[in-house]
Amino acid sequence: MRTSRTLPVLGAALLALPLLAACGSKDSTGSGSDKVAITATDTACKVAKTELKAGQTSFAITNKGDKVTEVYVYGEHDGAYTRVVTEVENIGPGISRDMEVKLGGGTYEIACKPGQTGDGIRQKITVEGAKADEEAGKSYDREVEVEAKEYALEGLDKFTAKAGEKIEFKLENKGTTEHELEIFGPDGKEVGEVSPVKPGATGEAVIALAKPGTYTYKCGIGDHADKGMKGSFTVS
Ligand SMILES: [Cu+2]
Repeated sequence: MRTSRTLPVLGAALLALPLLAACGSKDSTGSGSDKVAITATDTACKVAKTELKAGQTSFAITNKGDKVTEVYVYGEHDGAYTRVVTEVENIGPGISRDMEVKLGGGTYEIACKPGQTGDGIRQKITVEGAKADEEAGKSYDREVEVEAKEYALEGLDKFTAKAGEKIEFKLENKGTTEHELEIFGPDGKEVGEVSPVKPGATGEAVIALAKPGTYTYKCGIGDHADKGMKGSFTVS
């Protein structure tokens, strides 16, 4: 009785071995369906794996901090990690979100931004493989933060850009009434806008600054521009 029971068990164990081996090798490739965990807290941005293979990559973000956070993947632009490859915003405390992105070969920085402001806490990652054509994806050269309040738009006084840059304008409304940000090219025509943002909220728009010259901006709501919510910047 004993020997006849042992044999089928052994057979099942042998059959299971190749399956286990297949799972193991898939986990070690660093690509495919495996998710790379990002643990964000108010003081840290822990990325489970910092060496990845080029291609479609999934990050599983968990916010273990007390503040609302956002996570960015930055590529290099003129020697600095300012080019936004992708981002996930408004991740509340205790919340998990996935971030999907196609990464080409190169180095990147992942930033967690507790409180959704500033440069964030950064972790460099290296991606091995062919460089990607990122034009097709959601990509822009860099972002600039603008603060709106009654009655000023702050953050663009020292801003300049090069013709052809794609900039994400991020408007944080720190006032007590709605504000917006309209941007006009050198010919006076509107090139884009961040639509009205409620007090305490943030809005954004990616705007291409195609031509060189002097651009002007304003809040187009009521008489806000006349009260001071306007200005200009140079694109060279
Ligand atoms: Cu306004």
